[in-house]
Amino acid sequence: MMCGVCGCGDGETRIDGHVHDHDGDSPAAGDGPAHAHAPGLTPARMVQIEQDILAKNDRYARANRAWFAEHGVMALNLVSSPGSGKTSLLVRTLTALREAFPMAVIEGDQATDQDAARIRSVGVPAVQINTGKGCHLDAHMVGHAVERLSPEFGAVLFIENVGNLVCPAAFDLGEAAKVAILSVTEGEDKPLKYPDMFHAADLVLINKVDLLPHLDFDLSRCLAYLRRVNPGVQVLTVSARTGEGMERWYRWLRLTRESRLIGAEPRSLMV
Ligand SMILES: Nc1nc2c(ncn2[C@@H]2O[C@H](COP(=O)(O)OP(=O)(O)OP(=O)(O)O)[C@@H](O)[C@H]2O)c(=O)[nH]1
Ligand SMILES: [Mg+2]
Repeated sequence: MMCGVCGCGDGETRIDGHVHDHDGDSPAAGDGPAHAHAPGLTPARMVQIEQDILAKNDRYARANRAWFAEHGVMALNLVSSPGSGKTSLLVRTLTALREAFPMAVIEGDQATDQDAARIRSVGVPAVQINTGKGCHLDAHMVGHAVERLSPEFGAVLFIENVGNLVCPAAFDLGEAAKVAILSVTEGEDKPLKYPDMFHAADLVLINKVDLLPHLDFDLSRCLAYLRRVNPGVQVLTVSARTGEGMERWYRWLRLTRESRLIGAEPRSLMV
């Protein structure tokens, strides 16, 4: 599929190695990458194409959201730039909470199944989506991955998006919340430079705080920038390396999951 934001795309998507049919998502054969300057397409036509792509994505996202609600699954969309520590955070989280409630993971990367393998090594089910030339996951891919995973009632489903602070912001996957991870090595200015992503986030995890003594990262300035683009956003500082601050993240997970499960018992348990 062609990205309605940056013009990436038309590559082959694979889910656990199997080629995934995009169901005709590409709006016009040959529009291809860098569509924003596609010869022969007027700006109005480009805007129309982008709106069609996002509208189609939103329909799949609604279907995913309905499925998650019916099956008591809390899906979290983990977004960040490459290497902020998403998989490291997940591995530590899964190890700490695997006795507490069921969990499953969808891994999104352009290539390789390395991250899914890291998750499976903890004993948690994972499906790898390879987006090829695509720079984000979309709701249709996630729907197929969910079919393969079939997470159990009450599960938390972590969706690790492709490392990219731009396009994943525009694509709803049907998640309950977006969790943005910002590592301190990236610099405190990122919320201002990528406001869409940080505006869309429900929770921001500032990761790699174990490295703060070695950096000139200004934490209070970063918090001020986050609040400027997203006044109500919740922020936690963590280290996936040392475990510092991780208890508060686990608490957020437990409380958010529980509050969503109230009134969501399977039909068979209702009187
Ligand atoms: N010092 C330190 N290093 C960390 C921390 N979290 C992750 N790392 C390191 O950061 C690098 C990237 O971590 P990953 O977990 O692969 O990051 P990611 O966001 O999943 O990366 P992509 O999936 O490639 O976008 C690895 O070398 C990790 O060991 C942390 O809290 N502190
Ligand atoms: Mg990763």
